[in-house]
Amino acid sequence: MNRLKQLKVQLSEEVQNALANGKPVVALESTIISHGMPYPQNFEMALAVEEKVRQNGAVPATIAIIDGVLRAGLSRNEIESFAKKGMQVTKVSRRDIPVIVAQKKDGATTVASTMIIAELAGISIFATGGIGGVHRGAETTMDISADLEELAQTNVAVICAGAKSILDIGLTLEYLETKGVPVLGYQTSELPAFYTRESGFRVDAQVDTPEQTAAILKSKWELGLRGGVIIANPVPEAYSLDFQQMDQVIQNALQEMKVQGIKGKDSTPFLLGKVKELTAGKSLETNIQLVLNNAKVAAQIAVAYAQQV
Ligand code: PSU
Ligand code: MN
Repeated sequence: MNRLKQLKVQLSEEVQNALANGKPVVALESTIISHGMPYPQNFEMALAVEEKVRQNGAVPATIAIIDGVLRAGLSRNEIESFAKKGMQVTKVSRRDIPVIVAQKKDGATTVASTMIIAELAGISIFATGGIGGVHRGAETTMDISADLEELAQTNVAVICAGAKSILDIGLTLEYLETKGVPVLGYQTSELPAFYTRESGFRVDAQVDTPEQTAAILKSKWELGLRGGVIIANPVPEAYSLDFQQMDQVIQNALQEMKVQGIKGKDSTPFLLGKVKELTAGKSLETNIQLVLNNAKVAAQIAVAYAQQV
């Protein structure tokens, strides 16, 4: 196997074996654990997501940086430690990787940095909850997540539940179009808005099966069209929240963020926490369920992709 890749990323034995044998692997991020949800739900979610990937025929590879080492495939204790430390662990996006590695620290990886490490390890499919995007008011704050730049250049498919309305969904789609990132709807022609199945925006194309999805990934990368693909998978009906109600909650959270002067990398975790608080935890249950649903679809796509390449 590729020696260089293995030198850069330390793989668990299970992940290493799967990759060496061309078996399906699904990458999972760690910022969602330490910054996206409170303990202990974050720990339970992380374990349940790994289990869901296994049940659907793939090997889970939770990605993080530990003692300055890029890692794919964590132990239960390591996951628990990230879950317990929460916000005390540094949230690491592309710009933060060299600092955390050089200083031999721990880092929770966002969508952007998880994509980087997944690609280095040779993992093409990644499941998460929500991606970062163009924030509301970005025309003055310039707050645009590094996740979007990563999607423009790194060959990893990201299965998510669409764009959350803490973001400007329309501008996020415009940005992705400019960067040449396909946005596929999984069994839907409408982009889901994370907590809700609808957003009022259309996706580029609808895919109905893991095989159809895998075929698009294969054709993109075989043609040398670098970059990621978004596969937007709507939250299961039973857990979908009301769009108008969530929009109101998000408006309130944004107002509170402004008052407290929260900026930069703290914005997304603050908004997620505030939304949870304002919905009395209802959004947390929805968040967990949609991640599980994404893990299932991601594993199925990974299985189909492993058969096609
Ligand atoms: N959206 C969520 N949950 C999350 C995140 C986003 O619903 O946990 C995390 C992801 O790790 C994502 C990051 O990559 O926030 C984006 O942060 P920023 O907007 O600072 O780029
Ligand atoms: Mn930002």
